[in-house]
Amino acid sequence: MKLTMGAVATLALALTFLQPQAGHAAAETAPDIPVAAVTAHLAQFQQIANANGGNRASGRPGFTASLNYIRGKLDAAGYTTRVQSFSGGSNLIADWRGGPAGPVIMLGAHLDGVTSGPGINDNGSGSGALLEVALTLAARNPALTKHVRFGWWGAEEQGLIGSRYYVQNGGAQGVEAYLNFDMISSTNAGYFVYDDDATLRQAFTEYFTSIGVQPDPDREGDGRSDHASFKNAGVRVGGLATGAGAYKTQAQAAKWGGTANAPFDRCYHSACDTYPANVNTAALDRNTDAIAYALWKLAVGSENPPADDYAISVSPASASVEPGGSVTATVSTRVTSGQAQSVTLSAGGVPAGVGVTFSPQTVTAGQSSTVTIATTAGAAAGTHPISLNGDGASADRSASFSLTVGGDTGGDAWAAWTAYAAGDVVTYQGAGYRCLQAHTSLPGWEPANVPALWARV
Ligand code: DPN
Ligand code: CA
Ligand code: ZN
Repeated sequence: MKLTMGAVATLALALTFLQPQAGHAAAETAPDIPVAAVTAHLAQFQQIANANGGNRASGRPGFTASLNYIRGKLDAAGYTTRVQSFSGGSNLIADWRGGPAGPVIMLGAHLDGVTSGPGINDNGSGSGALLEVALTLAARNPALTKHVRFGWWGAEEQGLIGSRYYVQNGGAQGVEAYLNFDMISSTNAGYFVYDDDATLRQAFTEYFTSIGVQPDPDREGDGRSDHASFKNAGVRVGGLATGAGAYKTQAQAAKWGGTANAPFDRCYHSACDTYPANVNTAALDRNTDAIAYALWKLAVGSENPPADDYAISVSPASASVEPGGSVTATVSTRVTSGQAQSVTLSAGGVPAGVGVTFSPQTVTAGQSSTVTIATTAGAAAGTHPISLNGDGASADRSASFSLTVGGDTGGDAWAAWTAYAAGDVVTYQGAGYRCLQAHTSLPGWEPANVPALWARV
C-alpha cells in the first residue's frame, strides 16, 4: 500500500464520516437516513394514485405501478426480487444478497391502500421508509450476521391476505423476527412500538430514547396489520406506528406535542390521505431512522465493516498496433465492498519501445481513466501482456491488456533516394525490414547493411 496525498485525504474524510453522531451514542454504525429520500418515494406514490383512479388498492393498476416502482429500485440496487401472486393481489419479496443464508430478519409493510384515497400515510409511509432502508443497506453493504429480507404486502386492507398467504406458503420458515411498519407519518403523530416481543421492542425503544422521545406500547394496531400473520405462525414480531383513527390523549400530547383529543391521522382511510398534506415529515424521519437502527442492531455484525475493495477492468482488453502507432482503452474501476478509495494507476510488464500513460492517473474507485499505449518504431513485434495496476489505499488490483505489435511484414521494395519514416516497412532481398529512424536513403544504405536504420520484422 502506498499512501498518496489523495489517499491520505480520502482516509481523513472517511474517518470524519465514521464519527458517531451526537445523541446517537448507541447507534454508531446505523445510518441516519435523509427523510427527503423517503418523501420522494411518497411523491411517487401520490403521482401513481393520480394516474390510476386516485388509489393504490390491491389488485388495481395503482398497486401494480407502486410495486413496479419499488421493484425497479431494488433490482438496480442488487436485490433478488420476486412477485408472489395470490387471488386478489400480489406481494413483493426482496432478499439482500449480502450476508449469511439464515437466520432471516424480515421487515415488511403493506403496499396496498383503500380505494377511497391514495393511501400515503396508510401505508405509503411504511412502504417508502422500508424501500429507503433497503437501498441504504445495499449502498452501505455492511457485514451481516443475519439474512435480511423485505416484504411489501398486497391486500392487507382486505384482511391481511397477502402476508397470510406468504406465511401459509412457507414464508415464515427460517424467519427469526418480523418487523412491521404500518402508518409512520401521521400528522398528529404518536410514537408507538409494538410490545409483542421484549427484545424487538427494546431495539426500537433504544433509538427513541437516544433522540429524547418516550414511545408508548402500540395498542391501536394490535393484531390489525401484517405482523399478525407472522405472530400466528409463531414468529417473534415487532414494529412501529404513529397512530390511525384513535385520539391522542392529554398525556401523549404533553410528551410528544401535537393536538390532544384529536385523531393521530384525521385522514385515515379517507380521500385526504395525500402527499404532501397528510405527511408528518418529522415523525417519518424519526421512524425511518428507528427502522434502520433496529435493523443494524439485529442484523449487522459488531465486527469491523468489510474491507474497502474494488475491481479493475479494461475495454478493449487487447489491440494490435504497428510500431510507431498508439492505441487507447478505457480502464474502469468499481467498488466491490466498503467505501470507494483513491486508486493510482500504473502499468507493469511494459516492453521496450512501449509507453503507457493514464488520464487521469488517479481515480476514485467507481471512476474510469483512459489509458494510452504508444509504441516507437523500435518496439519489438509480437504479443505482449501488459498489466494495468491499481494502487489503492487499502487494496491493489490489476487488469491485463494484450498488446500485439507489428504483423505487417510486407511493404514496397527498398529503394535509394527515398524518404522513409519510422515504422515504415520495406522488403529487401525477400525479407521485411522496419524503419527505426526517419531518413532519406542513399545507395549503400540497404536495410541489411545499416542496422541503426532498419530492423528485421
Ligand atoms: N393501518 C391500518 C390499516 O391498514 O387499516 C391498521 C392499523 C391501525 C395499523 C393502527 C397500525 C395501527
Ligand atoms: Ca433521518
Ligand atoms: Zn395500514
